[in-house]
Amino acid sequence: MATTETRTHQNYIAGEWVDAASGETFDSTSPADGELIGTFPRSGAEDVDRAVAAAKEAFAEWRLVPAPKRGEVLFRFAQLVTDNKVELTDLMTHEMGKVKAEAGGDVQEAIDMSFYMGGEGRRLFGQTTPSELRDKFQMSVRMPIGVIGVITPWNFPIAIPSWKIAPALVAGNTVVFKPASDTPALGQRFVELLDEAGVPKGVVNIVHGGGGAVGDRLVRHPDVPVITLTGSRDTGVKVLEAAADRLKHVHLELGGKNAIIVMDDADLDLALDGILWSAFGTSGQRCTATSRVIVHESVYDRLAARLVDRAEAMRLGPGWEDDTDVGPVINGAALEKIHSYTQIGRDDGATLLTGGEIADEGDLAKGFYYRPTLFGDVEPGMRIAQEEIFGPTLSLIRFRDEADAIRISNGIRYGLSSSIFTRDVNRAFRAMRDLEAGITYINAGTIGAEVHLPFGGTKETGNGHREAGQAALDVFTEWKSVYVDYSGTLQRAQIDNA
Ligand code: UN1
Repeated sequence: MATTETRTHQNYIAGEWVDAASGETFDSTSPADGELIGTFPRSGAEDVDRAVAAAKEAFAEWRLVPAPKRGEVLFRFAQLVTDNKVELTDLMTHEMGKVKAEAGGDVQEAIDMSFYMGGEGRRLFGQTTPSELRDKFQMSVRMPIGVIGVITPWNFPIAIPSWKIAPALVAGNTVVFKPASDTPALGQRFVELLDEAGVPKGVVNIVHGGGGAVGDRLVRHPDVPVITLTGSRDTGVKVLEAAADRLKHVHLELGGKNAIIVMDDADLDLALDGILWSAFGTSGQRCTATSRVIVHESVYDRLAARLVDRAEAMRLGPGWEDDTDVGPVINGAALEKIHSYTQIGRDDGATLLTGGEIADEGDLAKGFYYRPTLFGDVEPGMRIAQEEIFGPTLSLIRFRDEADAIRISNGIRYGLSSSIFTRDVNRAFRAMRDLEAGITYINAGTIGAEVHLPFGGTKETGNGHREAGQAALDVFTEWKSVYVDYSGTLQRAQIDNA
């Protein structure tokens, strides 16, 4: 059993815990063993409208709270998450399924992000510049925008809400939060802790339910000027379309098809560890996960053999058990999708080296487990090398020369994370320049981004924004340029005096 008692939950709107207007509910169950985690309101447009109205009203006051004070709320929140880290970690192993060490990492990321963004309360730097004219002062300041619609995925159920909600709040915005319907209990705990940290009524509201009913209303609501979404590419396109008519700001963090390049001069032991961690950590369910290894033909056979051995030695099981290496995938539909790609890989002529099966021996049958899967002889254009599978499926692709490797790595629609293992510094710098991705790792796998650098991708991974670090503030603020003329006379701008 999860340590949080199973119970019926409500939405949090205007500082009150309330049922969905319809009175309907849905259950959250564990992907590890089917256990009931909790019951949540199945909300609809009416609930979203109430939450948006509350957030809009709260914005009038929250925007005027001094930013350092807003930051202090985030410091208190970060401390509360720290105090509750063990409980949140355990709940995550049950509700989302990732293994204990990674669940702790997910929670830690929220702690780090909240401390980092809390500090922004005393920065939120703008610029001052000299004026073209005498007796005139000018500066730019970051202004909050209003109600932010926050739509988050299940794969980082505590970290990703913090990436969006912490910068939104410190900048003076208010929030309507729709957590993934696969991980509502974690979204709920996140908001309970924000409330405990002293976020005023209406500043953060949570509305549970599906993307169709809750997400869509949020995206179309006239009083929600900003939408931030982490999800699939197809959802991103739909959100952009739905938000276009009102010219909303839409921040999208979408898919990946990330590759590790292994050069002939690589430290193979290190590369092996980096590949296994990045491909099978979180059961491959990170948008930064490695799903392609582009390996020099001279080391291909050696690497493939060792990967097979190590993948076969990985133990599948519930995330809360200490000796589990790979936890379940999120639900039955994901399991089916992942398994369908094994057939697609075979049909396209790749060689299945290991895995390719649903694991259902003993208690595993109660959950959604897939064996770490490795395909060899993969061609760069095959579907398993092009499409995001979001599971523990890895493709090995051979290359001959460095330019080919870079071309193959770049030859996808996405551009999130990338990596090269080499001991040659010149090669490393060329890769840093030429890999088309928002993130490049040298001698490390594709996962593990830190909270204080920009996070996001090029091409169809997003629409040009970044979260985390200073870059996140650009999503949640608008620049205002302020000119103060203290000459006492009408001074025309230089262009108007020409
Ligand atoms: C994601 O999978 O959506 O870089 C985020 C990483 C983590 C975040 C992943 N810090 O792997």
